[in-house]
Amino acid sequence: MESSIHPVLDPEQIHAIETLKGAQRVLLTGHERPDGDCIGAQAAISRVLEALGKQVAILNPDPPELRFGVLSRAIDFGVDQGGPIPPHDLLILLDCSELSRTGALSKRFEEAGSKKMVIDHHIKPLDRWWDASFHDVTASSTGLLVARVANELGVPLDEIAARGIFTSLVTDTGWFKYSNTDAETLALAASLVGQGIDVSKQYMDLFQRRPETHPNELGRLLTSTEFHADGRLALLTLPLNPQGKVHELDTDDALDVVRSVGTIEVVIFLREVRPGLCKLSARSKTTYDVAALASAFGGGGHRKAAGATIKGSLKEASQRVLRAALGNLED
Ligand SMILES: [Mn+2]
Repeated sequence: MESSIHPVLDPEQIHAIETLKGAQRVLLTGHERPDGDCIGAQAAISRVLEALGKQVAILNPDPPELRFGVLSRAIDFGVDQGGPIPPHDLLILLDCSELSRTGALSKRFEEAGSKKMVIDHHIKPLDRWWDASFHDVTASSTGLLVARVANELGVPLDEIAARGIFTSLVTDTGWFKYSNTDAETLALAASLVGQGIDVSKQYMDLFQRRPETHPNELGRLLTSTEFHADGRLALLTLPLNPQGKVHELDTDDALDVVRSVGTIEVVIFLREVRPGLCKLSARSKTTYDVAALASAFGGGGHRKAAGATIKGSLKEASQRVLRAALGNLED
């Protein structure tokens, strides 16, 4: 990898690199329901650290989705079963900056007595609870940050690390179409293709192996679309599945369809995750700041993509978010 595609590190990032060099047993973790960026970044950093002779394990609150099968066959993505935390001297949280986002694991991580590090591109919380952090809110994905780390450590990306980082890039840029798609992202993607990543095969693996139920479920979700404020704001809701469990539908395609409506400025999506608890995810097409909206509900994210967890039924949560979102819409 040519070093010129990545920016120069800041002092905090240099400290993070030194902390990585000094660690022997590293434990990786990430947020609940890990997405392609979280899984891809974990796969990549685990290969990079192993190449330096370090022991690496992963312990996540939830397993990777089936579509990340190529990565999860090569990498052991450990899933919390409620047992003790494996021994480690450095815990690295990837793709989020709050330990609480590891759910039931967070208390045991806190009590583990290990050093803590964050590698992330979301807004930094005010409470800097970590010992080291490799943070950049302008980075398109956590996987991009892992590529910077690998470059700094002088470790070439092997096939799995390359796949992991490519998975991160395409997940968080919506296949290179969101506003976070920058020159570094495209240069990195080009170098990954140069080292053998097959773009159309990646697309097939990640997005074209869905079950037969997918089109109808997507249709039902789209049917839930409500337009407000003269079509500037849309709200979509997804209740629990018929078994009363969280509906695991990949909603990106449906949200893209709604976002494609000319008048739309902001799309709000609420997924019921268990009775009385909903996950908000909000996407902006304009200068509308969805991070501010999400933070009003204790969440966070980026100006154009943010989320939060909201107590209440789907109906109650929808009403609260809708009221707040409409209040933030400029005339
Ligand atoms: Mn991410």
